[in-house]
Amino acid sequence: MKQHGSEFALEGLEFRDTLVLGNGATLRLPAVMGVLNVTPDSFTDGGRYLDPEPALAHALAMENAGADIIDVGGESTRPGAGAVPAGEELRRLLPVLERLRERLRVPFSIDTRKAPVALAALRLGAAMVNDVSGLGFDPAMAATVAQARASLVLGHTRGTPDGMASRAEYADPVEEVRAELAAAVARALTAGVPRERIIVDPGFGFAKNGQHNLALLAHLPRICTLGYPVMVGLSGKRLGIGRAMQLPEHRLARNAAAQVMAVLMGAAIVRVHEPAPAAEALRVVRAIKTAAQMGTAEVHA
Ligand code: HH2
Repeated sequence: MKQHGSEFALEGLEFRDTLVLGNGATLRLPAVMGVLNVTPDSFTDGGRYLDPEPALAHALAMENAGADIIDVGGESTRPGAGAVPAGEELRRLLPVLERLRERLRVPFSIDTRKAPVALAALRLGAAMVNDVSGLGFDPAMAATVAQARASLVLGHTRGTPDGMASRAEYADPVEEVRAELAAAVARALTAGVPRERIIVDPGFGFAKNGQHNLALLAHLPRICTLGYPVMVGLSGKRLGIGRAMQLPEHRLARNAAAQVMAVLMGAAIVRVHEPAPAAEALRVVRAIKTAAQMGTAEVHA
């Protein structure tokens, strides 16, 4: 039974309603991922959670607001951002991860492109590695994740954040992103990452302009045909419907609408900076879908 399919060209696609992560935790799908950036310079929340106590408080608040998983990052990957050495990334992250391990009830993932950072986080209980470079940055990443039997998000990008804007050139963004994600999946499988641990993400805003983002969202079912759960990170990103359609996090209604559309088009996980509106919107989606699976008489009863 399709759990989060729709009439949007999803015929023939199978969607699951749960995802078992590398550490055995189970995510109910569609899931809301709350973002915690332990950085001085992230786009949306840079500088707010550099100290471990505010970081922990924010993670717990996101959990209370309905986040099913918390994604923790120690390096900004916004366009133009410079690389942060692994030692500095770890210095930022470790005190936060230690607190999350003790206090968080939901699982957490580590948003990093670097194998040593991923390994340290996995040792502290991270369920999943979120690599926005799709294994393109650190040659040791695939083996590190495979050995840990962790879940792995393969994000699509081209080049590194400081140069990716100039790589945003596509004849067909949807098919090219799909093909490049398929190549990343092949690399992960070859390194021994189990098939059922892989998640793909078209990488909104990564080597993409607003029009590319919009095309990818509008044709998300094509990305779903890769056969892996799809994650989307739309909040804080630009969609190419003119200047009015930026998706700043404080524009909650716009953001919730984008998350709902992504889920109706097959997204399994939505990555958001403010989980409450997305979690509430998805609760409504689930209730309507449950009703849709009943006969019309039952719904009226
Ligand atoms: N976007 C950002 C960071 N990590 N991971 C995945 N899988 N998908 C995304 O779309 C994604 C991501 C960028 O957003 P943010 O974390 O707010 O900014 P920064 O990279 O500046 O910390």
